[in-house]
Amino acid sequence: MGIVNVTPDSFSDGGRFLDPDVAVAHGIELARQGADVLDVGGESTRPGAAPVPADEELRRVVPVVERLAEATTVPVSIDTTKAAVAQAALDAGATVVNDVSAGRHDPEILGVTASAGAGYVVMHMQGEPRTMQADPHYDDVVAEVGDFLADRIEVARAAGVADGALAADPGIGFGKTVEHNLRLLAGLPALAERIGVPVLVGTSRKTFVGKVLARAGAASGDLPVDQREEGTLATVVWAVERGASIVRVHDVLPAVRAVRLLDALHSADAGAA
Ligand code: PMM
Repeated sequence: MGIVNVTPDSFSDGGRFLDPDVAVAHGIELARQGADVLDVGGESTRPGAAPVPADEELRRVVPVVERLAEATTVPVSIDTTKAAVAQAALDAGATVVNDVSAGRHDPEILGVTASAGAGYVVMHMQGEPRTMQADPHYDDVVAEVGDFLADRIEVARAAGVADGALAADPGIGFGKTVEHNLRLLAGLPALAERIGVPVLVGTSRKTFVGKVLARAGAASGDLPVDQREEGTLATVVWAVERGASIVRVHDVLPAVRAVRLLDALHSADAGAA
């Protein structure tokens, strides 16, 4: 899943693709690089981000979704928590709704998704973007995120979202410390088995990647966003190896190449068995 953020303030690429022409060209390029889904978002969910009114979000995303749906054969997903934005994006040609609130922000989004027969991603988040990194706490992060996702999948099913249309995401970086994120990635096989729908993982350029690498290099703090690509790729390979079906990334080409090599190794391994 290639990321097309049409926002002025996303943490790693805010402002780069706010111009619809630039965002569309970027999406087309990600499809050319091998993305299987293009995820268009108009509201930043970075820690501390302020909410965006629906009319502004619509203005940002709808023209981009429309033009990408026309220009590529790759499915387009809409990264939103708002039913009105999901509806407009689905009308414009999107076929998946990626909802980081898992239907809690605006429950009507579930009916909108179901009526369109669209795909639906439920994601775990503790708290809300404005405050979620203040003091995240879990007794058992893998079990609690699993419980939450299982529950929200049931709610989505009850609202009419088809079984084969669902995917679930542990929400890396959404109300989690570095250790919580690492535990969740380590626990992916258990999580995938527990929730029984395809798992999506989004680690791309996130803070925990920078923090782990800074620690490993005995530096304090964090590596800047533009130095998190190798770390991201390590997590992509790990996630796919441990049962993720979809990885959401900014840099599609390196991720596609890494996963292709992983596939070749699996084929060789199977042949040798
Ligand atoms: N992360 C971001 C935004 N949307 N959606 C899903 N399903 N999973 C994620 O991990 C996720 C998301 C924040 O990253 P960005 O600002 O770089 O898009």
